Amino acid sequence: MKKVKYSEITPEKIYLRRREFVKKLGFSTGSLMIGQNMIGKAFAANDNLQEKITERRYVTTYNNYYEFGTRKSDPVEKSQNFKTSPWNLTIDGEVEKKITLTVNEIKNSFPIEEKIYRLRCVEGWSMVIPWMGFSLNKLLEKASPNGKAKFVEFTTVFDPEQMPGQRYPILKWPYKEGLRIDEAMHPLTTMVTGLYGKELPNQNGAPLRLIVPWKYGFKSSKAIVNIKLVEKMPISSWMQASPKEYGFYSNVNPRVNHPRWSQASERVIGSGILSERIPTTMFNGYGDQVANLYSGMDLKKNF
Ligand SMILES: Nc1nc2c(c(=O)[nH]1)N[C@H]1C(S)=C(S)[C@@H](COP(=O)(O)O)O[C@H]1N2
Ligand SMILES: [Mo]
Repeated sequence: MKKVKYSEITPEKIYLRRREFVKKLGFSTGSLMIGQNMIGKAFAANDNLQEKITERRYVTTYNNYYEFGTRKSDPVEKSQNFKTSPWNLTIDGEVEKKITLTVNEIKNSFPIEEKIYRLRCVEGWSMVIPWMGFSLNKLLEKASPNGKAKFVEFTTVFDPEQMPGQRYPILKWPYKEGLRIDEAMHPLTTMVTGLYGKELPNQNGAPLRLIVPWKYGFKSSKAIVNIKLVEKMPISSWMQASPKEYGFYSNVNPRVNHPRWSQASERVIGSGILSERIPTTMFNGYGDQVANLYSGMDLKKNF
């Protein structure tokens, strides 16, 4: 069982990520060999993309978690006494084997790995975060989805005593999100148990949250208590609140604007008072891994 710690992130690792980005910009590794000049240019372009891990203090103080309020500072201020233990997760619906597991059982069942993924909020900002977790497909396989399982619905805990935001009809509570089964089974779809090599802070969705790196941040539900395999496309809380603005797919797409703002670029959180903006990339930069899930689909219609 290999655990990678945040402290083990080497310059080489960051260098490798950079090379990935250089490739995405259309330079082949071969052309990088042509001359120093070329390398300089490619890296400068890459530096604009800021493939740099966001400082922890921003990730843990600038949050969206409407159960604790709608201000960015509400989650860190109001979630500190939230009880994350005992906590059970139930996987049911169209499965051969309905299961209920404690968080500890889950953490001990799979190797927890560090996965550095960008979180792109639909509001137009992003952070690059070292998540700790494992691919959701390993957990889903434990319940053996049956032939009718076409979609997966994720439900956040409903506990208005502890979650002041749930006392107001900001969204239809509990928070619900959904994925198509092949999206949920994709190895990038990650069950998150920690951040920066440590426990997951309450404001980031402890004890269990999802990260779906190629979709807008709201698809990545926090404090999950139920995962239901279903036959029909689930209606998420955001689709319910505003169907013209939030579609089921919600793939990051710089060419499909939100009805009220452009999605062409994003603000890099933690980049200083000048608040650097970088171009948003298709599928949040993970297109080489996920584009095939949508071949033949009109992504403007299926937004
Ligand atoms: N249950 C729940 N999950 C949620 C939200 C929420 O309000 N409630 N906000 C979403 C949004 S809009 C974003 S951008 C991310 C933010 O994750 P972070 O605070 O860990 O950066 O969580 C998502 N998951
Ligand atoms: Mo978001």
